[in-house]
Amino acid sequence: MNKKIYFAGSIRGGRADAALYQRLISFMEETDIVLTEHIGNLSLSPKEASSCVNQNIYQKDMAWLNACDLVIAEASVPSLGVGYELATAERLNKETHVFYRPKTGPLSAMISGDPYFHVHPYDDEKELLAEVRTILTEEK
Ligand code: 6K6
Repeated sequence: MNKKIYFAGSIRGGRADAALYQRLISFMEETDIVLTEHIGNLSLSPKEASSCVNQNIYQKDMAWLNACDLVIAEASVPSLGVGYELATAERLNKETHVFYRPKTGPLSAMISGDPYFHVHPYDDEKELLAEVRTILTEEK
């Protein structure tokens, strides 16, 4: 309850899953705090995202990553930024869960081959939400 979650999902890598991110963020916010709720902003296109000041984005995101209790990433849409965030989460020793749909495509070997990450393949949204709920209710 009330864990601070850093949610990572593709922005400039492509917005095909933006609506899914939005629903997942709303679901996590029923019980906890999502620091990065802008990832689910449906009006944000990769082009619009390019007009934001990169240095400010980087600094703010790194501060949130430092402050979070755990990281949840949806990595079905490949994204350089998400990959960078995952490597940083490992360096900061944050509990990190990576979700992806094998049906959409294989996960990068740099993530699936790194035993640090908790990798969760899933088939549909119901399964995704159920697994996320289990993670959020675990006592640490
Ligand atoms: C404003 C509103 C929504 O997005 C913006 C501006 N852009 C970003 N704002 C915040 N975080 C960002 C932005 N662009 C990338 N990121 C971070 O990198 C997010 O935390 C994502 O998890 C990840 C996405 O990387 P790319 O390479 O797909 O953009």
